[in-house]
Amino acid sequence: MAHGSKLITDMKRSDCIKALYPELADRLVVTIMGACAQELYDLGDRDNFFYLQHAMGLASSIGLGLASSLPNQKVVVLDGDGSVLMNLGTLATLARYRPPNLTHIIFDNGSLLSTGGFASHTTSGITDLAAIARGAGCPKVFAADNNYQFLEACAEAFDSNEMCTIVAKVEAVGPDHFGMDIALPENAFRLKRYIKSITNYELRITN
Ligand SMILES: Cc1ncc(C[n+]2csc(CCOP(=O)(O)OP(=O)(O)O)c2C)c(N)n1
Repeated sequence: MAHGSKLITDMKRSDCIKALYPELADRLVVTIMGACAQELYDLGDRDNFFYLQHAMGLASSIGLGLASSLPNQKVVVLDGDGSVLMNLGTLATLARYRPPNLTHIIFDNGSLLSTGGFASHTTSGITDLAAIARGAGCPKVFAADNNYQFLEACAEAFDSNEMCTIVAKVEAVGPDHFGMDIALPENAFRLKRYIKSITNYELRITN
């Protein structure tokens, strides 16, 4: 996308998550806070979902930790452009450790949508997160501008024996309401119990 051009996409993150939802039933799913978390939650909360509230930028780090500790589990991170930009080093760390059971999906809406819709560095094509992920050394990076490309990339990623990164250009629109009946500590302990029930692995949660 040329510098200065508008973000051209007619893809909505909520539609992407809806299309993925059936595939998320048996995976550990980590989301960023705000609109993305709400969109997944509204489709139906599950014990294998962890909505990382507050800690902007760290959903991919949590996903890396889970995927590395639980090599037999599939892990999916639903991230945002603002969040990745806040912790750009995560792409190099992911590239270095590259757990094959991790799919990192970055929904790039060019916006800090959940806190008022301020433009992020990816607005108008200034910063290209897929190029940064490739430059960081992430082994398999997909850029998706439409639903077909997105679903194709997800199908390949979910089937892959390599860590995959998908940068999906989406519209800067979110839910018309916010409210989730699960707070962060409860969500963390629920995930710990879920992981224990399927793997016998004891997740350590410290405060
Ligand atoms: C360290 C930190 N700074 C700021 C915030 C406030 N904040 C919460 S969500 C958000 C925007 C996240 O943007 P992005 O990852 O692009 O997701 P979007 O809201 O666009 O879905 C901000 C700035 C925060 N939670 N933590």
